[in-house]
Amino acid sequence: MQQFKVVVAGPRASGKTEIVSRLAEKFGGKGVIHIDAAGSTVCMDYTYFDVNGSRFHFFGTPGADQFSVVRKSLSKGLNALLLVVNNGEPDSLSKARAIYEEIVGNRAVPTVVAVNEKNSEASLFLNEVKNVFNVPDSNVITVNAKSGEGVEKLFSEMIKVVTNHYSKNST
Ligand SMILES: Nc1nc2c(ncn2[C@@H]2O[C@H](COP(=O)(O)OP(=O)(O)OP(=O)(O)O)[C@@H](O)[C@H]2O)c(=O)[nH]1
Ligand SMILES: [Mg+2]
Repeated sequence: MQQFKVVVAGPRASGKTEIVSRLAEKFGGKGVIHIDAAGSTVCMDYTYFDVNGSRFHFFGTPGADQFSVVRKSLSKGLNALLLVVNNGEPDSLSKARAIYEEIVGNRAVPTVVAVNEKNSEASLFLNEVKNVFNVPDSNVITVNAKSGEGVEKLFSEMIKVVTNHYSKNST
């Protein structure tokens, strides 16, 4: 069975843990764990599930600066990145970019960006997200991590991006 390791990364409180929970709920995730303290991830979130004959492992990382070492460690050998930004926080994009550099560097890692609409009043323009991460329009998906709206679409985009990348690279 083909296995993919998807790392979920982004700034603190952007909604990574909520998204891992929604993915597990919607796709029958097994082995769900959340290691956190006072509502913030201090180690990791994890779940896995099988879709179309492939197994997807999700590793949710901590967003806080002091856990940079954990992020780097969890990101070893990643096959894809799910970046989560929060549209209510002005610094979310620059913080996410720094985390992206830390984890991905110059490697070609298939990336999907979830724009979490935590604050529907605030606007973090989708075009800005596309420019900062240099990803096509289709790889940027608006979600509501709490209600789960958009999470199916997010995962279906992830499948496309991963399948496309690894089928090309294996030929
Ligand atoms: N209203 C609302 N609250 C949200 C949403 N997404 C996350 N939250 C809340 O924001 C807080 C942080 O969400 P988490 O999913 O724990 O954020 P995180 O990115 O995992 O944070 P760290 O693990 O600290 O990096 C929690 O209290 C969530 O319930 C959302 O879409 N809407
Ligand atoms: Mg978390």
